[in-house]
Amino acid sequence: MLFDILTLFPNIFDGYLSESLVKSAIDRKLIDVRRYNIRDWSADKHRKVDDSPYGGGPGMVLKVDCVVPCVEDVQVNVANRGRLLMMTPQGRRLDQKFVEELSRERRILLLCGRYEGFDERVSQILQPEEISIGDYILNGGETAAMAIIDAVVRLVPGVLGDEYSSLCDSFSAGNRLLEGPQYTRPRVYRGLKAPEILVGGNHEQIQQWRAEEAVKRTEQRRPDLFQN
Ligand code: 6GU
Repeated sequence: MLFDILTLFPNIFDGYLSESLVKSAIDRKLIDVRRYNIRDWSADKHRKVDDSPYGGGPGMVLKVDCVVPCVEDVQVNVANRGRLLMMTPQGRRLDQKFVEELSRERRILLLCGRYEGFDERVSQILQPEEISIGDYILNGGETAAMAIIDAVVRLVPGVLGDEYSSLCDSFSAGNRLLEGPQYTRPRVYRGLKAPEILVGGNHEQIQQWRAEEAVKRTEQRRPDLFQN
């Protein structure tokens, strides 16, 4: 799977792409991540990428005449144009169902904005899918793009050591419950004991206990999920 990230700050991704699961997925050629600096498409001699909004108001708006050529150039480079996602708090809210859908794509383009947002004509011309990762405002789309990559790569076959582990996740493959509590050694810490049932070795009982805990926790913490 190919991810193309279009951003004004490609270096933000350095640490993320060079550690742990994502690094391993890149090294094993299960995914490829390419970064493009939108500024390289500025038509301006001062490399300007933003301007003050028509009609006044705070902040700056990303210029349509550098964002559109950038996306178009990145899309022509490869035969498959890919799925174009624009990171914006006005977008459709990301959920696991959409993540599962994305994990079946061959190519995903992540368009990241900064400042007050994109000139509306970027959307009119490119017709991207506008995606938000929640009801709060980030300084830019880069951390949202990382969240999307992070959620999607888990579902790319071969990325997780144990393929089963993503199927067991909360919210995946029809599971709409939160996960219950987990424990590991030591058995007792500061007087707090790991539940006996988990060390008893009865797998049927353990499964039953975990299912109950998942339901309890979902009901307590996420009544909105529990409804369904
Ligand atoms: Cl995708 N971008 C920004 N700037 N803020 C957000 C967001 C995206 N999703 C939630 N808040």
